[in-house]
Amino acid sequence: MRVTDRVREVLSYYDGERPGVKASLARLLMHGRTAGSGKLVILPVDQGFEHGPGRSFAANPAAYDPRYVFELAIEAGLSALAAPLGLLAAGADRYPGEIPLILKANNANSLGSVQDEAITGTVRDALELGCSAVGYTVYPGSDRQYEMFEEIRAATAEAKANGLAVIVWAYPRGGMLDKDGETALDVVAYGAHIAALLGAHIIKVKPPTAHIAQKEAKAAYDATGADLSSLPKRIAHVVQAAFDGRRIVIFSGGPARGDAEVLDEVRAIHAGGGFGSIVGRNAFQRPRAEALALLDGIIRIHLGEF
Ligand code: FBP
Repeated sequence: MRVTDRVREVLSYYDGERPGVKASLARLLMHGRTAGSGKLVILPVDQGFEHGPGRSFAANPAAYDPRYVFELAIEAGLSALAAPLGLLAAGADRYPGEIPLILKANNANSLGSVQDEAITGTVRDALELGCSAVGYTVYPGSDRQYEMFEEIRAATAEAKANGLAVIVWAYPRGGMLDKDGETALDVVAYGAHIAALLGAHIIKVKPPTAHIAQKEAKAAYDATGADLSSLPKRIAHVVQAAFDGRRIVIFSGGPARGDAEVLDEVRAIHAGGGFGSIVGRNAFQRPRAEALALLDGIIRIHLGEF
């Protein structure tokens, strides 16, 4: 398929970047049902690492099998599948070229007490698996944040030198942030901006609430008189915080919820100019047919179909 004008425009945001990296971004933007639209809908399956297997897969035991999530992403017509090394390695040779792959190359688990991640995959691993991108989580605010920034800086330099796109999962947490602060508008925007400054091509954040956690940020927002009361406006602000919309910002799905709630949120993401969705639990924790129906709805919304 020929690269569309819209995808060319999005790729132009990365002018100065290596051709190999741009080709990898193009591969993601030109695959699946959102191909050519400038939107991405990605299936992330790292929750087994982050939350544990029972919390992740007991609701739909078929998803314990890595082949299931490959097939779900392929059948739904998604842009990519993102997962840690072992999961990708368990399916990559069975479905070569059928779905772009993103190696989620650092991971945390729920058993430790420190907000930190270990590097669990290398650029070499990503290349051997045929990945288009590598992904890293950062926890802005955590007591380990500066080491994480340095690790990601080193890993992304190597990824870019090898033609891979870089996705940063920007999840503020730890340090002075309470639970409400993690998804506060100013904090989510701050996380997205830090990810852009770290050199991410694609930035993944949670949808922001109307809460403002830092009083200095609240004063700055109040001074502008900007109305940030609706989710589309808050989404637009987060996109603006990532180089004024010149970085692809996608929004995560969160814990499993009803279809209507998920789709309403996706409508707000679309209305606010978000570049897409990265939806894990709401996809693989549903029975296959229900997951495919929900993903179809998410894709159609991002395509502006309803
Ligand atoms: P979900 O759609 O399941 O929320 O997946 C998005 C994601 O970023 C995963 O990649 C990750 O495992 C998970 O959320 C982390 O969630 P949290 O940090 O809130 O526990």
